[in-house]
Amino acid sequence: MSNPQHIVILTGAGISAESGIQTFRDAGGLWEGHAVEQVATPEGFAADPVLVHRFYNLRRAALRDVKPNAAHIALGELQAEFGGRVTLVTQNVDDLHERGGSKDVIHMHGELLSAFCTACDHHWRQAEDLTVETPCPACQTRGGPRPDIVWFGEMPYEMDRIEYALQSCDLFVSIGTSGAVYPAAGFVQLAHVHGARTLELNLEPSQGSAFFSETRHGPATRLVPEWVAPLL
Ligand code: BV8
Repeated sequence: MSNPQHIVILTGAGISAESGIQTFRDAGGLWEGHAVEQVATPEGFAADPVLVHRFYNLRRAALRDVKPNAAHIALGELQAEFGGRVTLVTQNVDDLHERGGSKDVIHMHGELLSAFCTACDHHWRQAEDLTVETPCPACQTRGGPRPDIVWFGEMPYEMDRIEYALQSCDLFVSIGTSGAVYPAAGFVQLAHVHGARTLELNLEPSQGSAFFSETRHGPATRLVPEWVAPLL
């Protein structure tokens, strides 16, 4: 196969698993004993903002103890080589792609290191804990700040840009995702309909494996460098 001209890459929790960040499946969909949908919904936040702030504060703080792995680094090298011809979309809210050398990462489900104000919509970088007492740095509203995370029932970020890239790529690669959550789980079909080759790199078959022209199973730290090397 000649070198692809434009690659869209979608990553999920599986690419960060070997860095020590728990995936949703490993937790059996439970974190701290709470169903993800309970703590990752606007309703959950409205019902118990103290619990939800604590849930995200713990995950934000845990970022300091993990580092990017060979899969993140290989994608950083691919982007450096291919420039703007790689569009990297992640469902992950960690910063390991950036720390692995990737640029212009599309965090479609938001980021742990970002926050926004529910009163004035100001967005900012947030490394420390948030609480229900934290004032918004712009409008000073106490309790206005929330984690800049796309919760269930909320619109993912940059969907227009993602859909445009899926319609114009010639290769779509899905790495470390179970294909359980939409609209990300539907990207493979959109890419395929527009003529792209589709490749899945995952520890085990995902819910969407049947939609891919090729699937490879194994740990991301082996599969991703093996896939990237011939392209450099
Ligand atoms: C939307 C941020 C519409 C949170 C996340 C009923 C009610 C409400 C909504 C819905 C509903 N039914 C369907 C929906 C839509 C819903 C949805 O899809 N629900 C699912 C449960 C059915 N989707 C949404 O709500 C989305 N928004 O639809 O908006 C809309 C339209 C117009 C206007 C307004 C709104 C928003 C979804 C985003 C939710 N937020 N994350 C947080 O992180 O705290 S989702 C979260 O779970 C992740 O971000 C990710 O997207 C998702 C799944 O996780 P994965 O990344 O795939 O991880 P998982 O653990 O599942 O799998 C890991 C994989 O890695 C496994 O396959 C494993 O084998 C593999 N692996 C493990 N180790 C390794 C490995 N692979 C390689 N190497 C290894 N070492």
